[in-house]
Amino acid sequence: MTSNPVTATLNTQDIQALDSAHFMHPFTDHGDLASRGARVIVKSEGIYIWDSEGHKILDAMSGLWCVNAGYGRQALAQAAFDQMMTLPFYNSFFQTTNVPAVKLAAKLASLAPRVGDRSFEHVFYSSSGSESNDSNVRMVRRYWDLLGQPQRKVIISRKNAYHGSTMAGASLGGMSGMHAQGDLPIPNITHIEQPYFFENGLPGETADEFGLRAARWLEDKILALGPERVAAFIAEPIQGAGGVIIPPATYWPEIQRIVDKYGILLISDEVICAFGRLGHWFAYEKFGYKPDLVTFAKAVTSGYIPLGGVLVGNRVAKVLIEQGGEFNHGYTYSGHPVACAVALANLDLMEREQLPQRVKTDLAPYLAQCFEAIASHPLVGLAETCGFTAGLVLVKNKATGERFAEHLGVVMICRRHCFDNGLIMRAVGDRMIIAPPLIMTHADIDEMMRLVRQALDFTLQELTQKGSL
Ligand code: PXG
Repeated sequence: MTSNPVTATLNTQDIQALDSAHFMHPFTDHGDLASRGARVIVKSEGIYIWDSEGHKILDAMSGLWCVNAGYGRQALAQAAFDQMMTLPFYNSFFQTTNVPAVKLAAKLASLAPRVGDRSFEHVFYSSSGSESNDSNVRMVRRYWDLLGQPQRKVIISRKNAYHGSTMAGASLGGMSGMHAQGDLPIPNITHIEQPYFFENGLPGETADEFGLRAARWLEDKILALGPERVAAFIAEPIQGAGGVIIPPATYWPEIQRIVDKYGILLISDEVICAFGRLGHWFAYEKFGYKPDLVTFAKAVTSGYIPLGGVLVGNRVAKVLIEQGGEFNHGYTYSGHPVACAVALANLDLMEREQLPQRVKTDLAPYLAQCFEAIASHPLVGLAETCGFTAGLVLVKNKATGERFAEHLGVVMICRRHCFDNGLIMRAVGDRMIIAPPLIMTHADIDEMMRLVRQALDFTLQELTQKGSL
């Protein structure tokens, strides 16, 4: 009898061999991965994951910015099981609907705060952040077509933004490495600079002055294009995958003034920032701006099952629904009953445990305090937090802010020390970032910070030994 490699009990090397033989990973150099072998993650509980060699690792990235409610939540598994036994799938294309999708849309509408004249009564579902942003492009263009302004096609985004990996998502994103492959961006998407004060602030300029200057790059771009051609501006409240880039306080109010002045739609991509990450259900509330469309995914289910979507504000919904007829767009899994049932259980759990509120009043201030303390480390040029996410800039010279040469791969060295010592942090550019589960206690945060400091110490040691300092 031949053994089945998928069901047989395999050791780590066997799994790694099958992995490199068959599994094409996202954003991965496969030659490089094959030479090392992937780390095999086998189980999880609370804020920890374990690999196949038995190493316990504190997951300070919540999977990939998504496991906000932590691992091992039975209520979410139960919701999936119950829904699968009741109705595992049915589509919502041909005048049918399902109960979890309806309930979740109503729930999301009730959680999304009204701001000024913007309210959010409608939800368009997808299965990911990327698909949701594709839907945004379709909805924005349809909106302007219906209003008799088909020339309004251009969507302005920002460099170093991340809006997904589909053709539209990667085009909206401002990652130069992604644009370099596959003829991106697609037409009618353009980018302005990001509001990154540490990198782009001028000597003597305050953060608030920089925030206004950075926001006005949007106005410059609108005027250069011709306002009558501009359909929308899309941005993350804070840039997540770009390295936890936190805009100065003056940035968002000025952006709002500009989009209002030219009547262009505002898309808030909250795939990372919603569902408690910044201490609110939705992050536009924290910064006080008024989006027309809000992208969500990831933590809507705490990552237990794929689900994404767009909160469609009244301005757009009214036109699409009252004037639009059929909108020729949707996905097989738009409003998937199991995904929606898990999301409902997740939001219920987050509500009962008051996770967004806890972030706001307890976890965020405590994390800010811890990052103030770590700012004194000799490798740290800047330490900043926003809600329950944070970033460190690693520098060669603390006094002058001089950065390390890119070829030294300093953040990768740091990331390796994190992994080897039982901590997951993300390395982006010259920043080390975290976005831990929202269920952490102060003791968990203390333990995380002990591991962060240790990784920095080991990195410093290695750089000193190599003569890189
Ligand atoms: N918008 C934002 C703001 C995101 O952060 C997406 C859209 C796309 O979502 P999907 O579900 O299609 O992946 C994201 C995803 C990283 C990293 O390395 C971040 C994301 C995805 C993969 C890696 O930080 N964010």
